Parts: sequence; structure tokens; C-alpha cells
Amino acid sequence: MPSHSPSPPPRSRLSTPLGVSTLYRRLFGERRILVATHREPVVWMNRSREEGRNRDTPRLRYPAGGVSQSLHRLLLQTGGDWVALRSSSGPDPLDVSLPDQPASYELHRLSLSDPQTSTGYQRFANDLLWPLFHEEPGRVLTQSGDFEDYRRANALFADRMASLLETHQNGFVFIHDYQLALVAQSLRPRLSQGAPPLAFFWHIPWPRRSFLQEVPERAEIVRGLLEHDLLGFQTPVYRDRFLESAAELLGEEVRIRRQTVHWRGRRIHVGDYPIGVDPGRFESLAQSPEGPTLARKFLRQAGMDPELPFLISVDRMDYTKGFLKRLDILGALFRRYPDYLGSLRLLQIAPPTRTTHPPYRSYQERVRQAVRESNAKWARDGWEPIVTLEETVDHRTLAPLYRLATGALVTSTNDGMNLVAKEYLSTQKEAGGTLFLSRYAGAAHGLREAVLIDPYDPEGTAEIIHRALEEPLAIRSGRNRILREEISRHNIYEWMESILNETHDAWNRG
Ligand code: ADQ
Repeated sequence: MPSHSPSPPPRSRLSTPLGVSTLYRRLFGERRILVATHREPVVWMNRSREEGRNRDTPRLRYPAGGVSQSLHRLLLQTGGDWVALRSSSGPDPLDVSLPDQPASYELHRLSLSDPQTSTGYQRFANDLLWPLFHEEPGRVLTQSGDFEDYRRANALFADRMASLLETHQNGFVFIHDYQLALVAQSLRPRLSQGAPPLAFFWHIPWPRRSFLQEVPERAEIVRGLLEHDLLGFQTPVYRDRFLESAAELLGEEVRIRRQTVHWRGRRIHVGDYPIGVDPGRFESLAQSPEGPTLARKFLRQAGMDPELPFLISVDRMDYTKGFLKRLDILGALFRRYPDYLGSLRLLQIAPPTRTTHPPYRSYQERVRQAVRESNAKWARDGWEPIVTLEETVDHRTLAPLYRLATGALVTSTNDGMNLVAKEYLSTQKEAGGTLFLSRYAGAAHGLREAVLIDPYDPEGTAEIIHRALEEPLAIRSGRNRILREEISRHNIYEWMESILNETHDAWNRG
């Protein structure tokens, strides 16, 4: 059903935010959207006393993260409600509006007041599901009872959503990711007047059988996901693995015909919807008049010469992003081609993530140590090859930095999609920067023309990088043109339109 084959016929119209909201109105009328995510899309800032006098100081800031920002912009077109765990102070609900936007939405902020529930929920999600679904069993850390806490936390989301649905009569519910797999299971029985269309998007990979088997509650997770009308995955591979899991784990409970699962009297559509970015936004930020100045100033502040070539990597400091593999690749490149010493650098923009978790803290410390060792090994006359900045960078600076970079290095050992790869390409209009894309990122499925690398093979990857850096500009920019067509066609708004259309169809088919 979904039409995400690698080379679909060209479309004359590219999807836009306005197009999505028009489609939404056509399908669901004036009824509001209800979104549920683990994390809040905005952060409430406490104004300092000084700022308090200036009523223009913004109250809301936007954390890094492509998808939540796109959903946020959609809700500012259509209006709606959003339920997420509270991560900052401020009112509940919080009215989110921007002066130039036609609508506003209410952000409903949940607090898990019982510390045991909160710890068990986070541990089940982040220390069991996250590592196993990224096929890293050695990083699993759970305790008995965590699943019950996970279920309880999901039920608290469902409670809040059920009362919203009673009062606001929302027309479409969109739930996200592995932290919220059991919300719909608690939600359906609470809705006396029946459920509106329910869609779910699984942002991370669906693993191979041998890894899923390590999750004792896997059948419950699969059942929880089947409570939606539409269930979306990033690639056909993950989609098919899910369908195989459902067949194997639920046996006669399910009947599966192509991408439809028949279960407990309902039909569930299971599709692949490769998530995209807003390429126009990155392109215009990269080409803005102040862009190059911002990027060069940023590089100088980082101690880098803006005139020298550099590779860029941008990701949360998570083990799935392959930080240590990246250093091995760089080491192999310098060993094979010492001419790069003194010129080519790696700029890693890598904000630490989940810092309250001891395993993450120790991984991040290992990365820092490995960077120190690489820098000591390859230093030349005060020059060091790796610059790491552990901070979130505003997209107004990040986009021109992408444009200036000689290449982007994506070394994930497993990644649902990887938006950074698509953001980088968005900034390369008529430019020759090369995307070096891990073959283990979901993005490699659609971006067939990209220069694919295997982070487990540092020597081979070093060779690929060297060859690509030597290519004539015409080859590099020609490749980028093809890749940019792909990401424009499958942008974030097309992703939303496909999900809205197909959820509507699936719900009507029942
Ligand atoms: P993530 O694992 O967070 O997302 P990714 O897809 O790369 O990974 O998205 C990261 C987003 O955060 C990008 O929009 C990037 O610009 C932004 N970001 C990261 N570091 C930043 C920094 N230092 N400063 C500013 N912005 C920064 C999960 C899955 C992915 C999947 C996405 C979307 O793990 O596989 O692609 O969801 O579905």
C-alpha cells in the first residue's frame, strides 16, 4: 500500500505545512489533533528577575529534535492537544502559540509523582527496549517489576488522554515511539463513545528475531501496538520484521494478509513511512545572508580555521551513534593517508544524553577518553584532529555549518532513520559536500545514491572517504542533486500526509 519504493514517479507538488493542515481538515474536519510523546516539544523558561521586566523575552525554547518541531509546527496550523512528560516548570496545560501562526495548542504535562513508577518506566524503556531494539544486548539493565511500572506510566498517559478526548472530542490521535507502546491498550476501554482514529509511529528499528526474543514481554508489546488503526515503521525491513513477530508470537490470535493484521475483530494497517525533514527550511537557513558569518564565527570560537576542510558529525552522545567506531575510522584514514594530518578535522557536535543514567555517563566518559587519546596520537604542531562540542546548536548556525563542511560522517551502528543525514543534504544545493552514511541507518534504505560506509570496517571506510574526497566537484554535486530530489519528495509533510490518509482509510475499513 504505501508508495515508498526507492524511485517513485516524480510528483509535481511537494508537500507543505499548509497542505498537511488542509488535508487534515478535509479528513477530520474541525476536530483537534491529539499527539502523545515521551518528551515535551517545548521547554518553559523561568524568566530571571531582569528578564521579567521585559515581557518580550521568550517564555518557550525549543529542544533539539527534528520530528517534534515538525509536529509542533503542524499543531500551530491546525490547533490541538499534546500530552508529554513534564520536563520543566510552568503551567499545566501550557498554551503554546506563536504570533504569526493561525492556531495554538495546549500542552498537557504529566508528572509521574511516584518515583518507583518513574524509575521502572524509564529503565524498561531506555535500558531494555532501547538497547535490544538496537541489537545491543550487552547494554541491557533491568529489574523485575520494571514492566509493570512501564504499563502503569503508559496508563497514566491514557488517563489524561481519555479525559481530553471526552471534553475536546479530538478527531485523530497520534502516539509516538517505544516509550508509549501500551498507551492505546489502556485508552480504548476508557472511551465510552468509541475511539477516534489511532495512529502510532515506531521511530527506532524493529529488531531481528534473536534480539526480540530477549524481551520477556514481547507478545504484550506487540498486542499493545495492534490496538492502533495504523502502525508505522521507518523502513519495509522493520515493517516486515514486525509482521513476522506478530505472526510468530500471537499465532492463531492474528490473521495477516499482506500489510493488514486482523486481530480481535479489528483490522490494523502496518506500513512503512520513512520519516523526512523540511529541506526548504534547512536550505534557506544555510543560504541566509548571515549564515556564513555565523558558521565561521562558530568555527573560530571552536578553535578551527574556517578555510580548512572538515567533516561534521551531529548526534546525541548515545552508543548507537557509533562514536568509538568513528574514531577508529579517522585513525585508519590518518594511518593510510598522513597528508590529511594538519588539515582535515572532525567536528563532533555531541550533546550528552540521559546523563542521569550511570551506563550512559560511563559511555560518554569513554568517548571523551578515546578522543583525548586520538588527539594525542595524531597531533601535529599544536593541531589536533578532533574537536568535540557537547552542546545543542541553534539550527540557524547548524545549517550553514553543514553547508560549509566537506562531508558529514554518520556512523550509527543501528538507527531507525537518522535525520542528520537528510538535514545535511538539504544544505548542499549546488554544493559538493559528501554524505558518508552508515549502511545500518534506516536512511540508507531510501538514499541509495549516498556513499555508504560500514562503521565495523574502519579500513574499508577510510578508503571510501579518501576516494570520495578526491572526486571532482561535478560528480559530488551530481550525486547530491539526486539525493536532494529524494529527500524533497519524501519530506516530513509527505510523511504526515501519508499517515493521515492511510489512518483515515484504515479506520473507515475498521
Ligand atoms: P534520534 O536518535 O534523536 O531520533 P536523529 O534522527 O539523528 O536521531 O535526530 C536528531 C535530531 O536532533 C536532528 O534533527 C538533529 O538536528 C538534532 N540534533 C542532534 N544533536 C544536535 C545538536 N547538538 N544541536 C542541535 N540539534 C541537534 C530518533 C531515532 C532516529 C530517527 C528519529 C526520527 O533514533 O533513528 O531518525 O527518531 O524518527
